Amino acid sequence: MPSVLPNPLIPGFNPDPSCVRVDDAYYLVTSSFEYLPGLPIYRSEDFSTWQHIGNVLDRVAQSGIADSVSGMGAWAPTIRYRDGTFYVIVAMGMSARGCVVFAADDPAGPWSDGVDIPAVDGIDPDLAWDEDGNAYVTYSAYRMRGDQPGRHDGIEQVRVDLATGQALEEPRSLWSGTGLQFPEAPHLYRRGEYWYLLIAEGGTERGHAASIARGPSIEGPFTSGPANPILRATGTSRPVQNTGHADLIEGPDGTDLIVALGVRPLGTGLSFSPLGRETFATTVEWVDGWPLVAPVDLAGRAEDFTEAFALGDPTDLADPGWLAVGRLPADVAAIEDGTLVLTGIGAGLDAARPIFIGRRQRHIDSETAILVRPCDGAGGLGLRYDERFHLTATARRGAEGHLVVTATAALPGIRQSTSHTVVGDDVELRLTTRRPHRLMPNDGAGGDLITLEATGADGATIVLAEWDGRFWSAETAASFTGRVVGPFAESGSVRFLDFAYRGNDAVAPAPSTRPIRETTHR
Ligand code: 6LW
Repeated sequence: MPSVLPNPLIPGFNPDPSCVRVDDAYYLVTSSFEYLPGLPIYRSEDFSTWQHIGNVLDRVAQSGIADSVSGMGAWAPTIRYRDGTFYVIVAMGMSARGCVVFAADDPAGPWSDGVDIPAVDGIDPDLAWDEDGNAYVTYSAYRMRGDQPGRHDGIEQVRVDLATGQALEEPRSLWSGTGLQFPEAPHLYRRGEYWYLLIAEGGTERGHAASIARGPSIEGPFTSGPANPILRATGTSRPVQNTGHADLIEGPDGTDLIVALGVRPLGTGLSFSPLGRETFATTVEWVDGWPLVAPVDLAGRAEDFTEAFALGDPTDLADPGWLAVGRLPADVAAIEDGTLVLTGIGAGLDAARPIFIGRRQRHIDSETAILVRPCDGAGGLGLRYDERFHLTATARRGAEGHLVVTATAALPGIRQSTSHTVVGDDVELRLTTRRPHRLMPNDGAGGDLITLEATGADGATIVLAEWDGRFWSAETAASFTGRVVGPFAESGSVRFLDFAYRGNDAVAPAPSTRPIRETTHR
């Protein structure tokens, strides 16, 4: 394990991490809400380099989220392992399925159809087994059903039969936390003579925290730790805020670690997090039988991260990192005649189920480019928080040999569009995000700078729009998710080629590259 853990550990929209170690490998799962495939599984052997190896939810019927509204769907999974089987237990917020436990022999998949656990009326389920092998689901009793949805009854627990999903007792109240808002994200661990109950509290925004209690058995009674909350960044000048929702794990060198969610806000007063909630890690020390958690440091990987898909071959869509809303990317997009084809439905990213596939934006300094051939349709490159907060560059046919490219900023009830003409039948669209630097007027106020550009067949580049990224940040969108960037179609059949993403977490932005065409600026 490196002496400094890279942080974010798993960048981009990856909240609510849970991690298990099996032999010499780690498997980590995060929330995915309305997106499919859902519940990404990342694997590492050194706890530093993580590979996205698959997703738990890879069938629409299995996922139970086909009708989920944005921000609902697959919330806060827990991954555990026992007797040769991996388990992921999750609550489907306000969705067709409630609490479900999925199983797999190989965490890369396939995962089972899942067993529903109807007794659990809440979120953030944990799965643990006592010394006799009884299975317990411990969860946050934030009511999703009944006549009082949204009521919070603290942390509850129920013993279950995992094979049938049936409860073997009435759910019992376990702990209500230290008094902060929303006790949630419980995880149970046996260590020495105690059972430890780690929870999150304070709400998932700036007040977010993790607290701990311990007791003599898996059923408690639990006594609050002496130094709660054991993890909390609010009110500090730490660059990683909202730290909480954590899971404990032993690192490769025997050091205890936690994985936790956090955000990277930009700005000095009110601040804004472009990418939403990401996965971070830090170290844990045990003192007098209680864990002390080191603050979460920012330690971005310095090297450039790049990924590229020609989009000419169906295997390009098999990569587990492509996302679509409530449907699988392969049900939204097709590869035909060596190009990706998206066929519009008369609405762009405003649609609840847009014709859009995208990837997590993982770096504050990033660049995404794609070549668009609109044929007789309209479509282009978009950045989505949800159907109310998004931005797009849309290409459509103009005068003979020309395309019209329209940049649109969409916020609830507000639209701003500007159009430009480019030469050719296809156009490279490029979305660049940059952290503010000192000369920018919005520097202290936070937010990145988002630029949309178009490069025509003559190599001339037009800046379509420059926008203040505060509008597409987790705080403004009040979103549980993050930015997802990729191609979309509004109408007709639109063809796409050569998707390229480049990002860098070094503080100083690297000079821009032109991934597809050699360009000259107009
Ligand atoms: C999740 C809860 C939370 O269920 O936010 O930060 C909710 N924690 O634990 C959605 O991710």
